[in-house]
Amino acid sequence: MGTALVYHEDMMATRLLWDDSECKIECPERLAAALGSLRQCGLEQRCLHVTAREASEAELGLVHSPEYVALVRGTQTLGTEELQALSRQYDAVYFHPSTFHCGRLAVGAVLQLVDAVLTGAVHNGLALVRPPGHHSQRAAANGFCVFNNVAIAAEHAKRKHGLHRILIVDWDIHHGQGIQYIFEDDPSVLYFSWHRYEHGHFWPFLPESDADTVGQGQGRGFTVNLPWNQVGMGNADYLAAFLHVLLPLASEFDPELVLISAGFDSAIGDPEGQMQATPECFGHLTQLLQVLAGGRICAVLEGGYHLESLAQSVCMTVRALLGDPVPVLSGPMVPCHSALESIQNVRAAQAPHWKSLRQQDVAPVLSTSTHSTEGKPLSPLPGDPICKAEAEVASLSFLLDQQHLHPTPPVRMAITLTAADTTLALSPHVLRQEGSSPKWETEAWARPHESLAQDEALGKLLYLLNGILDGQVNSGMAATSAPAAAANLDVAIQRVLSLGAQRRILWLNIRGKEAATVSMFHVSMPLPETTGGFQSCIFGLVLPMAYGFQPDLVLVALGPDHGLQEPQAALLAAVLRGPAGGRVLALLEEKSAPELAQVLVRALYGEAPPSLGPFLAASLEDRQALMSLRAQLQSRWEMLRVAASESTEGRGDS
Ligand code: Q9C
Ligand code: ZN
Repeated sequence: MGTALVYHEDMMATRLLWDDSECKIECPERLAAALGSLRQCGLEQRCLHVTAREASEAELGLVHSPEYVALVRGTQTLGTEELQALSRQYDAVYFHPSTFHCGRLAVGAVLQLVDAVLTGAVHNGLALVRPPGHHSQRAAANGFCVFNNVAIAAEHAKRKHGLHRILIVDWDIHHGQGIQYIFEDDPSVLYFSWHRYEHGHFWPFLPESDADTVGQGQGRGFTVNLPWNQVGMGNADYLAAFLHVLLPLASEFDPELVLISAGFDSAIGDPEGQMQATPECFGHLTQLLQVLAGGRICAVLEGGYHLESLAQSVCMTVRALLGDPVPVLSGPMVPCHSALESIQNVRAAQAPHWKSLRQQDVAPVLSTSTHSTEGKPLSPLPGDPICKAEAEVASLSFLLDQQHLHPTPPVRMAITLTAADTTLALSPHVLRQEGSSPKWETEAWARPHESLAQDEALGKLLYLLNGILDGQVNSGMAATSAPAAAANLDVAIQRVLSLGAQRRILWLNIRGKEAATVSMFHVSMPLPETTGGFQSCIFGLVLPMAYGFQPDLVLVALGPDHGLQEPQAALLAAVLRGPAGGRVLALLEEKSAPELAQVLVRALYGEAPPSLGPFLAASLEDRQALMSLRAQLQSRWEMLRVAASESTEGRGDS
């Protein structure tokens, strides 16, 4: 089991044969750049190679009309002039004599990937394909897209594998209107798309790309549009969209399969998107999606036109698919005003259809502050995202060269050996650490604590912690005896802080003692019992604060009556790998159930957590606790915001 990479070099054949400034960016070098980078980073060698095949015409017919398929088949024998004339019938499309072959290979590649994931041959995978697919419609090519690769894959998963719930996440910067039209009345496919919109002034200029389009008939609530009304959206904006819109709805939907329309024109440097999200962001988005569908993810290339940015973003996506830690997100974790307006609007539009949004702070923005007048472009002001975007692109190659500064630790996970966990069935890659820190060091740290005088676990804990802090080990789990638990925790915290005051630890004490004083840095929340309550606590409170804090290490202590069920513990551990680049240390009491230790090890190692089970709406008390904490804390922790604040209203303050 592993990660599949599906590809075929023939997909480099299709290319533009005449002058067209709009279409020239969709070039064969895109695939070469992505593949070259994967090889250079040693990632390609770690994937399972699945070769693409040509899809059959029956498979194309799952979505496209026979007349349209025949028309594209006919392009194989056309001359350049005829190809150009036919291309002009569509918006932003070019045909090449190899287009039909490439298009069938692109669809076939995605079908091979879906089959590999759904038969359990692999956990997940990526299909690197051309031409892209998400703009293509039943009887029309559009926006460089000929056949709708992802839509055909979803239909195939329903028909051939009997799936009932499929999530499509379209993180390409253009609206995949083709996918939207194909599934608009279908409640078995939840389609989420964010896209550059600028109040309708960006291609493809459709009113149905706005947040108030939610699907038709039985499919109402299964189309989710998040329009970006300004350029310059970055890591904090994308993360907020996932935490406050996509993940609550997707967890409630509980998909059996996740398809990603993985366009990387939403990344920094891209000439189409003009956004600012850095390559690591796509690793984090992928990691977050791994909590759904038991990790069954098929990522499929769509757009992405800045070759270097595309290549790095593809690498980060594959790293996450492989279960590697992803480098921490850079930049201020503050979503901009315009992004919050969009998030607020889509939450308001979707609230009637989703329990996870109901009885929460959802009301639409009444007058949008970012509305451009009569479509006239606003001249940028200093500090506006548009200015920032230009400044950032200048330093882009420098930024992209920084990747080597985040080496992956040689050991992904280590656990300290104790009597209780010897029964654990561990992956051979999890290190059972037997080492201890030197006696003098252990004694020095133990001195202030009576309970640690005879405690041999402390030496092992310190050794493990030092390994994590040195970058030798990524994550770890240590056992402690009940009487020494509090002191061990204290030593761990002091040890990290001894490295310098600028070090930050996020410490989660599950069912610990109530905080004496609750503050901006000391938050206490009752542990919700329902699946819905637990999910909104994780996505709506823990993760926004954790990502906003940008810790160097996450410390999770599970007390004796931690109250977490195993799937909940797994979900928590899995998502806590995000904020500190995978550096998580779990402290567990010796007499905890081995099953709990087992799920924590698996999740910290990077395996997808199991599903939480059927969605049960949060209790009123849990909703109120979350809303009240959000209200108290969002001035300091801006990632908690789910709406634009009126006091900061004005032009895009990002
Ligand atoms: N400057 C994909 O990314 N041109 N297609 C828009 C606005 C068409 C994008 C012009 C862009 C098509 C798959
Ligand atoms: Zn695109």
